[in-house]
Amino acid sequence: MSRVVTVAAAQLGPIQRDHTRADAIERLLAQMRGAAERGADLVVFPELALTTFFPRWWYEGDSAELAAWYETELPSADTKPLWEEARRLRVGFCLGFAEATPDGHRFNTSVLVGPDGTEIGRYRKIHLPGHREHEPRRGFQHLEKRYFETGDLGFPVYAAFGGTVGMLICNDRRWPEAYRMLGLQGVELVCIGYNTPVHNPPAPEHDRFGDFHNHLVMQAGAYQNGTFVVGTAKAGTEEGVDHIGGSCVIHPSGAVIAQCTGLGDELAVAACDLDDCISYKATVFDFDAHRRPDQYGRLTDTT
Ligand code: CDT
Repeated sequence: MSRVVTVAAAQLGPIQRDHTRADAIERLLAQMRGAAERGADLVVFPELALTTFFPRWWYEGDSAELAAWYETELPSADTKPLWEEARRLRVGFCLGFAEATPDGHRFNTSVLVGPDGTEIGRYRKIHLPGHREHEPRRGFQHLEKRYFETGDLGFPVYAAFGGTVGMLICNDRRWPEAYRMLGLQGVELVCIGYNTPVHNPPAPEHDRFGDFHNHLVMQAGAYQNGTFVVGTAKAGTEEGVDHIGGSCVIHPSGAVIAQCTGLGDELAVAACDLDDCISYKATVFDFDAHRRPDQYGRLTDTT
């Protein structure tokens, strides 16, 4: 049985504040159809792909305006066309969205949906960057710590698309522990969506390295765990804030095998033979043979 999965990183250009869910879904559908024409089995959309990146704004208290950014059900009447089109095209997808649970919790979440349109599983973002309090001196804020709880699902992997699939969300990709948690479960394909501003207000000296750091961490995560990585940006100038692009597909060697070149809606498509993971997992990164967890206590004992 073939272990080749054709994946598409479905980069989005900006989604502005006044764009509706229906506006976003229309663009996601166009990307999904384009990916299907290019043979995709799996389409990876960005983090918070249904709305603008609302954590850049401060909301006093728990306003209705804030609550409106979250999905209380998925699929909903607005988002259902994406599920229906996936089923029609026989294409799966990974989609980032703001999740409000029935029992009142809020997470930055990705959902993995199979080619039959049924939900395979979710991941709730664990590394929430930014700050919790109002910091009006910043040109724009990054209030993920205020608007989301730390994910409560751990780092799950799912048997899907003929292999073992995991998800990370944006800032997670900068943390080697996140990939390793998936690697220890035999992950072969990691789907990552991101919204990364070009400018980091607390460390502007890092700004010129934004694209480099993006690929550096995802390529290292792929190689060190013998897995494919698909990284998908919401790119371009959203509500006056510039975001990096660079959406790509990365081979377990660490090599980028497909990449978007612009900052708008664009696809990077690659055929990924999941069996390419084997030689990495069986040699250099044979965990059973070479890892020394008895020496790694400090990884979990300290922040
Ligand atoms: N969305 C997200 O996690 N973005 C962060 C921005 C930098 S931290 C303020 C990232 O790691 O790309």
